[in-house]
Amino acid sequence: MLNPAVPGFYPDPSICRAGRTYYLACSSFEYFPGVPLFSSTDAEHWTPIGHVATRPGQLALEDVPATGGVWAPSIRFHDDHFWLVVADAFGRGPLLFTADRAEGPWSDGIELHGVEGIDHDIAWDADGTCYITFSGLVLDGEQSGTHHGIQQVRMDTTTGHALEQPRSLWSGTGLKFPEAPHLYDIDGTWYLLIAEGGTERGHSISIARADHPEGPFHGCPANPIYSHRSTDHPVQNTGHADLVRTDDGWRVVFLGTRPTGLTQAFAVMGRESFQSTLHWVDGWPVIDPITLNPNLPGTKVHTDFDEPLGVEWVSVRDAERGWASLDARPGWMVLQGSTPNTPGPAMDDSHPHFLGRRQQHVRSRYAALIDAADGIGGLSIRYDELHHYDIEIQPDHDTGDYLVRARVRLAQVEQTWERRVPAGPTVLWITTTPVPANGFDPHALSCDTVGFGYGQGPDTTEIADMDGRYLTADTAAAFTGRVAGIYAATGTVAFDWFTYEGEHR
Ligand code: 6LW
Repeated sequence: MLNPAVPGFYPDPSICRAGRTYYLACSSFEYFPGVPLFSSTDAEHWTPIGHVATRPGQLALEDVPATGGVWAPSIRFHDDHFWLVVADAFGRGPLLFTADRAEGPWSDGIELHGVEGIDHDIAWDADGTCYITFSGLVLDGEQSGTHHGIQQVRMDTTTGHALEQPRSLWSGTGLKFPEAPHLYDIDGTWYLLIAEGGTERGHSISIARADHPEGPFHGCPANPIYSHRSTDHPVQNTGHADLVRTDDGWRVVFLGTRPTGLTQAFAVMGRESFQSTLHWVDGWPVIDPITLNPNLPGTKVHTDFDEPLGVEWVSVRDAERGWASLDARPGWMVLQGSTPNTPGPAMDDSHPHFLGRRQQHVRSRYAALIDAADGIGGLSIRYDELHHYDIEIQPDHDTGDYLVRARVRLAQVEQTWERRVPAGPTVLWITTTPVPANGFDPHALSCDTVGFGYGQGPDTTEIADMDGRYLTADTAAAFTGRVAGIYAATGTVAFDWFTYEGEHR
């Protein structure tokens, strides 16, 4: 099977089938639009089809902390409708969305009450009783951080109110953070699939079965049934799975990371989605081991801002994007600065005027032609507002030339590099280059190098490069991954084009 199924930070995959088409939904955290969706006719090759949350009000991302927001959707096709439950963590809380077509439009989302926690699953028994099964992690209040294990309620999906107090179900083998439950009726036996061990290196998939959706559940003797913990497999952190039946068998999707580096290793793209087949032995699923496809083709995507932005473009906590215009200067993306009175690190802002796309390849290059005659703006590669590397340009009205500034922001630490360049529209670029695996060469301890520069062709000039390990899931400790794109800090900044190039090696 093709792996990764979906490269770049698209974690917590959930899969369903409607007729001959399969659908995949993933987490998107503080980024808008929310809940990315993919479709496939073979449950292997996935095409982005849009998002569940495309309008203001469906989510409340405005004030969520970094890595809050959209956590772990479950997508199902039931009664001729698509159903999607998801936690808008630190925002609207647990939500239920519905749609006639996965491509949308999706409903405004109703809030689910009595299911405090994360990783909500939705399932129905043959009588139509709806079950919400979830991970009882308390996110706020005095009990914040308390974990009640895997819980379940019967739910009234018209009112969004639970019909009972949460009941404990089955919480795995005792590893930490039992979560990501999915409940299935498979030929009359109920299976409860969960993740445990935490979403880092210990991440694992476990399963139990019962005669009834409310249990009692009995764990599989082979639990955890899948984990890459303590192995040297290039895909690590495997867990958080979902199953679907195909015409010729079964598919499973799960999250994983691709850390590189000599000892600890660092995953530049955060948690991605992987897939495999599975078979059954004695009534228990056995997930077939995955391999990474070594020779996947690379990509080059050129955006010339003549048309509306593609589905890959995201903003941070902002569904309105009143500061971005394709009309103000036809053929250009014009961004208004976010900090008009205080020139400074715009990407430190929790609401940067930033439009970006996920890094999906280990080797990547971002470039844009930028007219900064009336402001300060540039390119940024970001994990969150505390971890980002930027390159920006501004006119120097005293000297008549321009200043290019690269900046690295890592928590409380900041470093900048500056160069003078001739006035006028300028190409800025950022590259990510994997570190060659060279035994105990100290550089091989890291994952990649992030370079910053300006100019094109023979005139291209690198002004700084930076160890990439600080901009990874493992260091930034975020649930997300790298997102790179354009931003404006002050004034008005115009972008004629933006190019993303990526190679898987
Ligand atoms: C997700 C949960 C998790 O809801 O991370 O660590 C959360 N585990 O399963 C966000 O992806």
